[in-house]
Amino acid sequence: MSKFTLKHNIPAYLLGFCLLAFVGCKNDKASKTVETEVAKQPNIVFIMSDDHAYQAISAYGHGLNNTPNIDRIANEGAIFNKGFVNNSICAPSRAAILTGKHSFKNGKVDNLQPFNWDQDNFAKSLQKNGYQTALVGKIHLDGLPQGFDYSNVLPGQGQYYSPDFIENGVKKTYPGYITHVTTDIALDWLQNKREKDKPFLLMYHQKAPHRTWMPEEKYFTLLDSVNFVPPANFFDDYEDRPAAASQEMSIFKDMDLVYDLKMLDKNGDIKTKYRGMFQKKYDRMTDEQKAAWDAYYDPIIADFKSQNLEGKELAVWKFNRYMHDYLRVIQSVDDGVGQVLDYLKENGLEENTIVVYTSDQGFYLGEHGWFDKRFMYEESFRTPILMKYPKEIKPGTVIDELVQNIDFAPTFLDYAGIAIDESIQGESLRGLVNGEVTELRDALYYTFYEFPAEHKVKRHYGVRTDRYKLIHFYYDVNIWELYDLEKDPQEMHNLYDNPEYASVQKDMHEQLERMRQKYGDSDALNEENLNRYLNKKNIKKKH
Ligand code: SGN
Ligand code: CA
Repeated sequence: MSKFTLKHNIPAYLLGFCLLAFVGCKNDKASKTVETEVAKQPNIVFIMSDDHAYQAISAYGHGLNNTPNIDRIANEGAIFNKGFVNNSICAPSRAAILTGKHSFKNGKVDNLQPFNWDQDNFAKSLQKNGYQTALVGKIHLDGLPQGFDYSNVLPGQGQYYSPDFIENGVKKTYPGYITHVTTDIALDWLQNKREKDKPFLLMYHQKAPHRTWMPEEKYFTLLDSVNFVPPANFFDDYEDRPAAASQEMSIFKDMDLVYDLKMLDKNGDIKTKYRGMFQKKYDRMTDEQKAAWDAYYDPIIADFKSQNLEGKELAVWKFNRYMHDYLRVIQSVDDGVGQVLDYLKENGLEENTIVVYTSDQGFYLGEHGWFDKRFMYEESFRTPILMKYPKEIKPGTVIDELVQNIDFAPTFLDYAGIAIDESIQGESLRGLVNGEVTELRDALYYTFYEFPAEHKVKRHYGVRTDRYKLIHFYYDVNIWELYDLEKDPQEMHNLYDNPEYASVQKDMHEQLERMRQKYGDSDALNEENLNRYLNKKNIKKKH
């Protein structure tokens, strides 16, 4: 594991201020130059985890867990209640964040297509304008990252124990637990590797809480005594929603007892499809780690076997087993956020640093009976966004406007005083969070392409306004869905073709067309992306 020591370090801009104080009375003009030059470019710490549901951040008030460090960002800055993604899957969301463009513009429409690093991204722009830039942890975009002075990233999804990393293109295996390794690498860059006289961008990306939710020993028993009650629509029957019915991401039906829920019994009675795959993950642990793991999980396995659960009881047991591990891996993420915030504070970097916490998308914690993401329904379309910047954002700011992950790139460029290229499709959030702007947009556009694939969520696109949502599922189906989010926040009643909503439906179709024109999407592009995907997967086209 990499080591870092917290030495007392005086950042460049503080030196600037000392100098300013010293020369201030002699040469006013010169000193002003020093101050503005130093102050105009804030540092940026962009923290992103993978699959972190907003329901599992205590600042959002769902009462599932306690994330005091992530909450610090909201308390000291802003929380976004309507933050959304462009495409609820890992690599496409990351590509949209880097480029500020929708998937059909940046080309990374699904996890399968290659990402073209040669195109512009906001890190490249910051780097060209004097920033030191680093990318640490999960990125899930193949190829050597461009725009970064330093990169140390996971190959693909990464592994919870003894993780591999690719440091500036060179693969290494680190001992220990991934969340801490990622934090240590980030802190090491902040403390020892960057040029401290320059503003910096640190993209600090955790793998957790991505499947298969393997906690560290410290948190094995966290929330053990809590019996989680599944959401009200846990036993959803998907009436009127055939696209929702056809997925394979049900906690009850699709969660693997061993792979997902850790029932790796030593005598091998519990035979599941993915047992072997979990065994490989387990085998990455040291003997000491395995002993601690077994000491916690073996009694749960024995108890589970003795109960012979079935039907709804088994579903609720699975839900609880899932929630316990999912929330535990988040606790380690929260610890890392605390370490990074403390580093900024202890090193005088707090005032001039923008800190963002977000996830590559939302996640289902039992809503509709599900885990995973992909759908344009709220829990996976939405994503947590918390942001602080003491110079411009008042503590306790709450933002209820519709914002999207394509907004990060223009926001950071705006703060850094760099021109925002016309091709960028997001909007800067700067005015919204400092109170100068009250309305940003009236609708959001969404696309999802990864089908046929794992979890079987159909290809779809759609539009969401503050109140309504229109979705079109296509390719091997042709299904329209319309929701009134005010009356039906759980999206249980498809109102499409309901006469009472005829005018809403007409307006939403018009809104959808406006969005597609504004951003440059079309059925023809969907067709192109579909053909590329089917070719790559070697699947014959259905007619
Ligand atoms: C893996 C997971 C899926 C998950 C995708 C995409 N299976 O394939 O459950 O939906 O990643 O996730 S696993 O068996 O490998 O865990 S993403 O966040 O990378 O898009
Ligand atoms: Ca993800």
